[in-house]
Amino acid sequence: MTRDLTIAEVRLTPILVADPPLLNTQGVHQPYTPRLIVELVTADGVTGFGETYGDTKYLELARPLAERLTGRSVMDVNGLFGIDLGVDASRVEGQVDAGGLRGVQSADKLRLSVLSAFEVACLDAQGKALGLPVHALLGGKVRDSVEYSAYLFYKWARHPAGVACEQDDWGAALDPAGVVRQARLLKERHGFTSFKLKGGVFPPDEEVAAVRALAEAFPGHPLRLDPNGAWSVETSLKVAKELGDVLEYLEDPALGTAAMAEVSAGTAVPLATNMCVTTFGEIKEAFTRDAVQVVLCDHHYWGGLRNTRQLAAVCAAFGVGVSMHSNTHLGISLAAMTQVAATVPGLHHACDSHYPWQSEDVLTERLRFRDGRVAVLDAPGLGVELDRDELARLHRRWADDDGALRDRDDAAAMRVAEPGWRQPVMPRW
Ligand code: GKR
Ligand code: MG
Repeated sequence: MTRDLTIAEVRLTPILVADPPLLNTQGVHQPYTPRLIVELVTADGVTGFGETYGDTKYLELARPLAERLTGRSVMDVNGLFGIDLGVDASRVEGQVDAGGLRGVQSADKLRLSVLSAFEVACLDAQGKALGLPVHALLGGKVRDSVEYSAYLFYKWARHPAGVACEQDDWGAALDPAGVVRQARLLKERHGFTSFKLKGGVFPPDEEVAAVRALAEAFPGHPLRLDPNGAWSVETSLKVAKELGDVLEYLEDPALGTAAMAEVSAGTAVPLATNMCVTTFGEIKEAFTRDAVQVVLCDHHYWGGLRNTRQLAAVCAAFGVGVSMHSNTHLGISLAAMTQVAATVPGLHHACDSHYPWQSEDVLTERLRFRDGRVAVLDAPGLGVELDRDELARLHRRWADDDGALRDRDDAAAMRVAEPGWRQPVMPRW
């Protein structure tokens, strides 16, 4: 039977999702973070789902794009990427992303962060129409489950007094004992066997002590530390020396390719990044200078699942490892990450995911980590279904917000607790 894969309707639903008070070098997570849910409905009534960042700048591009998609085919993914979104580069280039820590902001990255949600929705719809999982559309899975790493954060027990928020049961983690306690909980609940600590929050010595405590509590388990570029080259090399025997890799110790190349030249500890290689244009310099040994792809800003595979191929050609970066996301994106990760042969490191921190989701059934792994679903498309009541509830939260939370700003969230807080000048240490 021939299916009509013409896009008949596009639905965009901005939502606000509960987020615990997780600390990073910019500040602290807001109590609610914006996400955008994309639905493409074909003439035959098949619906494809996608998800991406939901801040105003993404919405402003997604809305006019949505209006232009009716009448196109969900099969025409190359055509989708040819659409000019008219990004105003002067408003974007070189800006610091207030809630991102994803490297230099660029017009292209912004464009791709929007298009990727539509690409995933196209692939989901294609798979549903053809009765095939997304991984089959990408060439087929090479594994049945994808390994994820426990994403540890320094964390307050709760958001500042007086701030409307959801309660969480993770407790505080502000010292080595708290970090180990959190790691045990994540292992107990999800079975993770590798651990990444988000650093750049406390002076490096304290973070070194936390990683040492993790190494003692979990001997032989892969460990990573990611200060999001908060350290100088000198500090990075000092930490690499102190933790060299226990680190799987050090992630973005210093900011930018030049500094990363200097660190890389001075240590045998592999360096990973989701900050200095975030676009195809940044690859040449970083790889030829041997600035990084692992690239952490984020399908949102790399431009989708097909680009993720292209990135993996380039990394393989240069002998550079590849794995997945994560920023706050829900189950649609976790399903998409898992589908593409399942198709990449050279995925040698557990992927990152914030998902355990998200108590809310828009899926009828939450995805589960078992032994730290997510099963690769073989159902058509992404294999997930939308919980429309929950989607509507989270959208009402967005609609009711006066605008204060619609753009993630970790420094502004920090100022609620510490009014004098400024976005730190890098390197901090
Ligand atoms: O959510 O606080 C956070 C992270 O710091 C995030 O913003 C980063 O993009 O997780 C990310 C990373 O690995 O750098
Ligand atoms: Mg990182």
